[in-house]
Amino acid sequence: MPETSEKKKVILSAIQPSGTITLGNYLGALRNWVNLQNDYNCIFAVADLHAITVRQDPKQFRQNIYNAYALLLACGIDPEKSPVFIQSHVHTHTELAWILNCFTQFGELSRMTQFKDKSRKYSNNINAGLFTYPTLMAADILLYRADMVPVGADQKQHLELARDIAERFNSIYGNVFKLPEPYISNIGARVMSLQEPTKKMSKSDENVNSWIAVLDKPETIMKKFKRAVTDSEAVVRIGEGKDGINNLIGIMSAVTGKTNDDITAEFEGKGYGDFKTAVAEAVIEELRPIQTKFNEYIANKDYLEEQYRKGAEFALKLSLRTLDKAMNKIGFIAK
Ligand code: AQP
Repeated sequence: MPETSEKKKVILSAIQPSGTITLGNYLGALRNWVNLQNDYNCIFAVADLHAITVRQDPKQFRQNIYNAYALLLACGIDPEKSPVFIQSHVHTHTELAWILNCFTQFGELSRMTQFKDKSRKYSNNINAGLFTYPTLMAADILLYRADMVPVGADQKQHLELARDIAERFNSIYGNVFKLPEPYISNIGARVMSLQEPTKKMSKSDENVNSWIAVLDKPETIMKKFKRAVTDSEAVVRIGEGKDGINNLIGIMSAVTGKTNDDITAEFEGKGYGDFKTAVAEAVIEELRPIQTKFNEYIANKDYLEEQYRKGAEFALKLSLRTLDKAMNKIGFIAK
């Protein structure tokens, strides 16, 4: 079992199995997480508890959890180096989340933009879990005394709230929680929807043509890129009002390492059809080795089970120290 070294900072990252993992999750998060393993003590989680704020089909959900776990490994996360656990396997998360609920104000949670967005999107199921999602996220982070958390723009507000809750608790009970900092990666790309390129690509988007799944077949990837929304200018360049093309250039650049100018020069005089085909081909090649590894991992449930059990054991041991300390400070009687 990996031991956290005192010298390296702790980074906690999690992904929700709320659908099939997208190219956005990969380019914006997973790919960068792999590189963090060398410089930090990384802990990774499949945040399955978070995913049920939206109704999930049980069979599909179970498969999505396995797939997310296997994909983390297929992308290059090494469970021998960085523990990878499934959130619901570690009971401290829900326990600390309850405690933190009692240190979080209704007004604070009401201001969370993700809550407002998701309440609009799922207006027939605005459940309390959707509302208190940020306190569970705060528990995820604070339990491991994480120094840093890689966050996209949409999660920054939740991280700030986690810091506020931690500070409030610490001001009453002393130094129990470490205040986490956002880890802003300068290589993380923000990938937009292929159908509504002003919105980010999201795995829970009901329009399957809006996202590329990391596990999509090559022909599906090609088809989805060919259907991607563009503009009428027919020039491959970054520009205002060209959200679709800007997004495709961003994807091409993230996958090939070419600059935007290189890409514009390469496709000068060519139409969007050629460009879309080239982007699709580059993405297919980027994802091919990951898909091959994924197929190996997902076929080996025994290995996955061994790893997620070890991950949970490690996570429980580490997180219990923080939970016990917090409970003791509040005045609960130790078991
Ligand atoms: N489109 C994106 N571009 C770049 N990064 C992205 N991430 C998500 N979408 C994009 C990053 O992926 C990590 C894991 O995300 P998550 O599963 O915890 O939740 P999310 O951000 O809510 O992702 P989705 O795909 O949009 O899920 P749903 O549809 O369920 O809400 C995070 O680091 C995130 O920034």
